[in-house]
Amino acid sequence: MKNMNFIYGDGSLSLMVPAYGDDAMNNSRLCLYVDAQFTSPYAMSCFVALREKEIEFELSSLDLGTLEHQAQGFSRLSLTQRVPTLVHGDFALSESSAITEYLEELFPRTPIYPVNSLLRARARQVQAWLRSDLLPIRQERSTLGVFYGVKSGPLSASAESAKQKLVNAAQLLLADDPDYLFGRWSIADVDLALMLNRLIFNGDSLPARLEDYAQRQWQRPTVQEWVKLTRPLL
Ligand SMILES: N[C@@H](CCC(=O)N[C@@H](CS)C(=O)NCC(=O)O)C(=O)O
Repeated sequence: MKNMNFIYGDGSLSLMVPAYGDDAMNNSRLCLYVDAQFTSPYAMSCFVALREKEIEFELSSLDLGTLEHQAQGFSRLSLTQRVPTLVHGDFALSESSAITEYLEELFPRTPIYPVNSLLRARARQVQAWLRSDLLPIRQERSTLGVFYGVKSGPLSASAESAKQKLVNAAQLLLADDPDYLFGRWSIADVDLALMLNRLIFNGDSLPARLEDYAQRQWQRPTVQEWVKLTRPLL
């Protein structure tokens, strides 16, 4: 298990805003457990949420290849033995969208979900959908393509049909605003951009509007912080 204390910028602590809020729990230390290759899209979503909210946290990485996540220490800590897992004081939570919603509730000052109830519900729907559907894309376009440049062969017929479903939904969601799903940035934009980038980074063609959207999302500074983490050689 590798712990990394995050100190950004010029090495000063200026960006390390202490946890804030009206609950003693808010002042407890936070640690985010992620995969050692930094390829988990779910871990990335939680990392971006923490960085957007400027919450001080420790990043701890586990080598999934050597089953570090199943070793005693972590399996006692994490109910699901999966990354991401967020530890906040004595409380450990897994499932990335549960983590980002928990952070939103505890640290509301910089919202990462839409404030409007209907839009917030839609953002949760998009997150749940991207995590549960489109399996052929997730299988045939692994995030090794996004973060390590590994290329894969042509899509199967089922992945092509998943791609079409993704394109249709993304085009509808972005019909009024090419920049954001819900009028202003939300964590669901990170998740959608990652799913689109699984295809784009492999050279699969998508409508230009969606490629532009994914590219713009990828330039977001907190996303780039994750993209630029030093990864071990494959
Ligand atoms: N639905 C979960 C998915 C988490 C997940 O699939 N984590 C993978 C890494 S990307 C993992 O921990 N795999 C190891 C295992 O399941 O044993 C989430 O959103 O957090």
